[in-house]
Amino acid sequence: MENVEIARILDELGDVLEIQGENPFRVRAYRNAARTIRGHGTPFRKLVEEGADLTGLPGIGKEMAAHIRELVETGKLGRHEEALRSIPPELLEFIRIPGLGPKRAKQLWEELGITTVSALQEACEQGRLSRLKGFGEKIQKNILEGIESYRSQQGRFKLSDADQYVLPLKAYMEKAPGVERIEVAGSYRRRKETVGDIDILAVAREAGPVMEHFVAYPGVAKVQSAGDTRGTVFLGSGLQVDLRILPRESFGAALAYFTGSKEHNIRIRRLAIDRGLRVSEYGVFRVGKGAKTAGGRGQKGGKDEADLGPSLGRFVAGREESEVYKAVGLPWIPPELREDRGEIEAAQQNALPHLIELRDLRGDLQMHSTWSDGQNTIEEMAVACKARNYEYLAITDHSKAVSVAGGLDAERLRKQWKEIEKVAERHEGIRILKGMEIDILSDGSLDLEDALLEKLDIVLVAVHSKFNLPPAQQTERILKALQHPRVQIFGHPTGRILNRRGPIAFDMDEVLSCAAELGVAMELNAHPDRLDLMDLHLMEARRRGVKVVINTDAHRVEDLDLIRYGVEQARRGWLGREHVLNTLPLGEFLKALRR
Ligand code: DGT
Ligand code: CA
Ligand code: CA
Ligand code: ZN
Repeated sequence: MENVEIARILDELGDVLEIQGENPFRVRAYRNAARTIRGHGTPFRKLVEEGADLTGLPGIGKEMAAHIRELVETGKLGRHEEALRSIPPELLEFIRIPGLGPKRAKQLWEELGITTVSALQEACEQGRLSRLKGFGEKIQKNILEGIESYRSQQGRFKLSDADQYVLPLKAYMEKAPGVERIEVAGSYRRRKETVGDIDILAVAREAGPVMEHFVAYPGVAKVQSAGDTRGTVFLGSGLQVDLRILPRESFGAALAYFTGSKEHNIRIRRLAIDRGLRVSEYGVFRVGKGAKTAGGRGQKGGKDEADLGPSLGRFVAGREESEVYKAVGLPWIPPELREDRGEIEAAQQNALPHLIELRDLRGDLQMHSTWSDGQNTIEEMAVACKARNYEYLAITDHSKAVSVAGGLDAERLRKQWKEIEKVAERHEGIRILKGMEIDILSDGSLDLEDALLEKLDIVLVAVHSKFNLPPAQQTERILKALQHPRVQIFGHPTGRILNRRGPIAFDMDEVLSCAAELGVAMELNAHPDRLDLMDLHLMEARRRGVKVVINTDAHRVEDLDLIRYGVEQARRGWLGREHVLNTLPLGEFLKALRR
């Protein structure tokens, strides 16, 4: 069992306990343990096999350690199964609907007997929820909208979770008999923030043994189909995985085809037609001179070959992806751009952006320490940043309004600065900037007095409350905060939590234009639960000349590695190094920040 699966089960157990109204500390214990496990570098399976003591890890006590052992050894958890039996199964989905929390889910179930999403929708439409305490008309409307956004996201997996399933599966598939190459295509390769399913391509002369190896993967819960060259399975979490097995000469064409997106593919196919070519997953063919065919060569015949159509034409390209693009007159296009958002035109004009890379970053400007809700000390965070070759970091603990996260008041903030200075004396070669993640209060004022704002190196502001203000009022609130002359960075601007909470509604265009004018940087929060700004926002920020910073919002050392999700999202937003402030060396970076 992989870490991500262990974490999912503990999280789900936490969800059930929360719906049952369990003590919030116990619920948090499950969440914290899940967080530790999800982000841990070593498979817990291994740690358990080695008999390692798990209780030293953050959030893992005796009970959690026993749960983990049970999961690794038996593949399930008695406590989890028992919990699932205690509530109607669809109730777990309720808490994923924006606007509904565990308390409301419980109320709906106990007081109105509503246990399915469709029953909930019907009840909202008929206004039946108004009988319940705390469910006004506005809330019913929010829930209806929430159901819609939930349905559109349903069954999609966060990219970081997909990574945890895909990496071991890919390593496993690479050991399949006779396999020459394994590549993961689809939205996963385009590094989309969530993926619907996983599309794996394999090159092998003989498909049979590869397919047998695939369906025998220990993580497979259900085999949907396993044909000659294509198969579909479901993993325990419900994640669907499609496999296609191809001959070597079709690999590039198949990689392009199955990487998509569909919209991008359609444009490529049209370009091909204009040139008298035909593109398919088997290759690029010159139409009308039907001689040699490529697809299915070396494979047993069967239904895949029928897809090739009767007159294929002459095989022009297909081994490498770049050949396919070349055949239609284009340079190779990075997968993150393949959404038909202007990349074809840019490629035609030889004006594809030079995209940012992980190694371009020189600092991380949002992270928490034990002074608020982080798990590591300032010193540990600084040392870890140095180990990642950064030149600078900002410690940005919460301000006092976020009391649940241990926000700092003025007195503790001053003490924290002393601590930063002491740590700085012990560590050369890395600059620890004094920052704070300051709450934007509901009227747009900041949760820290001006005298202290003056002394901070990094003033990052963010919304953590009143997510449901009417959009005009929310916009006003944000604009007022950004206009404060000390504000430098607007953190996780929409506040969304993937698969949990939708973005807050405000006028993003107006905020971006204000940020451009004032020189306030917009944060791309790299945490895979947030990835906010989103790709389209980033494109718009780029167009308007808004500065961007990419931060992890790390709450412990391991989270610093999540930065790569930020870089991937930035690439989807067409950003180059020049658009991202924290690619600059320290001196230039400080000058480029709003002063
Ligand atoms: P997902 O799985 O919903 O996150 O998104 P994708 O993009 O991975 O979509 P998926 O798994 O349905 O198909 C993988 C790729 O295969 C897709 O990006 C493009 C290609 N593809 C699938 N169906 C079609 C189609 O009907 N037409 C074209 N042109 N391409 C398709
Ligand atoms: Ca897919
Ligand atoms: Ca698929
Ligand atoms: Zn925050």
